[in-house]
Amino acid sequence: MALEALIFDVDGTLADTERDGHRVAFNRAFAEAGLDWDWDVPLYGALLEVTGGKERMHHYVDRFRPDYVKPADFAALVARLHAAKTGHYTRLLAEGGIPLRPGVLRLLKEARSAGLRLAIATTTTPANVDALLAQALPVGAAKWFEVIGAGDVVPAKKPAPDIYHYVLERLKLSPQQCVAFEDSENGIRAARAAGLKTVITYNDYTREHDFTGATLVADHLGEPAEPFAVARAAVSVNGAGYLDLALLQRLLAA
Ligand code: XBP
Ligand code: MG
Repeated sequence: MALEALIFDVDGTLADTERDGHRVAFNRAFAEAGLDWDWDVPLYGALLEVTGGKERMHHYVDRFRPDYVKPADFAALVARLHAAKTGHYTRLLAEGGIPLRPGVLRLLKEARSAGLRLAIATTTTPANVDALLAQALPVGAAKWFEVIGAGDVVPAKKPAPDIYHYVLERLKLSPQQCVAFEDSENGIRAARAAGLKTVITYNDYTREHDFTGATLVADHLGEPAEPFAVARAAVSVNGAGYLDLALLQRLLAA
């Protein structure tokens, strides 16, 4: 079946947003609220096991802070902290910016020129997606993404396939007509469970994850001047420095 659309995860895939973006924003919200919660870089790596910022805060307290006495309205406190964190994150992006990962803009442009459709399937809050696209892509390019599935629009976050089902339904495409781009084990589990072939570009937090079933595993998508390192591929990619549509089609046909 012909390839019709590329579906991208956001955090860790379009840009390396977790360590210097989300983590910092969480810590700012905690400090502001007078909490002694401080998520350092390794701890945040462990917390990423749970997707969704609100879910991650609950997990942190349950797993790492047996000393913390939850107030009666703990869920409301988490919701307030999360709203504050979203404010910090979006401001942080507007002020400093986090660049797209290598090869992302090149592949998006090539896909558009070839008439392929683009979509997003992410666990992050919609405002975070808007902020990233506004600061990292050319003006007006947020419109390139026909469907943006994000955050709480589905009750079960990744590794559940729900967000991919949501996006596929709105694209009116079958999983065989699309390919997913992910960076994490939770991400590939969600995409594969929805029946999608998946390209993995790992990062420092996810390089040791289990990417069983991936069509390609590489350190990034690559650029002519910045070749990628391929850990695993469905076909031989010898000599290829980056993922373009021709190579993607070869990988998907395997
Ligand atoms: C992203 C997430 C999100 C972000 C933080 O996962 O799990 O929770 O870390 O954003 P994926 P929020 O890349 O698999 O979509 O605080 O808005 O949840
Ligand atoms: Mg991700």
